[in-house]
Amino acid sequence: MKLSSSLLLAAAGANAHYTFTKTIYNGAASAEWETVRLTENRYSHGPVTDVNSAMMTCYELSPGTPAPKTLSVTAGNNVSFVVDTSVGHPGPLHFYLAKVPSGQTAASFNGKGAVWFKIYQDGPSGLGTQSITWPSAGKSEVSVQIPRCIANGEYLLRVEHIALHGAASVGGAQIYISCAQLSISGGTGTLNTGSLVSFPGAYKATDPGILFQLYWPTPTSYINPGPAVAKC
Ligand SMILES: *[C@@H]1O[C@H](CO)[C@@H](O)[C@H](O)[C@H]1NC(C)=O
Ligand SMILES: [Cu+2]
Repeated sequence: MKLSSSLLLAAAGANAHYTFTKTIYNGAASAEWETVRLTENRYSHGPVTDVNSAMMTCYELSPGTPAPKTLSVTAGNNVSFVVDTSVGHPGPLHFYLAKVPSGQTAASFNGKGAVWFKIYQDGPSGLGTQSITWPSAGKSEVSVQIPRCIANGEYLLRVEHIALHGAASVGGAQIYISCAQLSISGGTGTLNTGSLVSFPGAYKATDPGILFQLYWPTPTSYINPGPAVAKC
């Protein structure tokens, strides 16, 4: 009984892929792929399943092709991504930022190397029960606050949702990614980002938050992969 309901849940999720296509800032939505780099999964909505893939950086269709616009934002405000169509699978939501190296722009920077720090992660409710849920479940828009204490400059903002419904075997986690180009002002510049990580590189296929059995026996803890969240 328990096993079959788990299988049904997993099967129901199979067509529920998604992608992050545009930003909303101060109530203004960009066009699709205007501030967000065009992703490989724009039609398929399919995930990255190999954490060592070059697609882990920004899932770009044509790496080296910038989004037409860089979004200007004030530190402390929220940036949202619109989800096409909604976060259809269970799992954690993460946001990372990478400061663009000097001499480059958010449009030119490829996001490679140890440049990323995490600014948001969420955790599940209902651990130890058969109804574990994450806050992003079913959302058609996901939002993050840009830290007030960040250093001003151009950044890539990487949204990542890790779907765990098939994650009980290696390569079964489904990773959905987009990157927006930001120009951030108004930050106080005191943020300690901690150690910077690279994508690919930050995750291993066997990290406990990537190789994860969601259904049965019911998990009692979840450990988000990647570094701790950098806080002001
Ligand atoms: C801003 O983003 C944070 C996550 O960093 C979220 O908890 C909060 O609800 C968002 N606020 C708005 C108004 O969307
Ligand atoms: Cu899917």
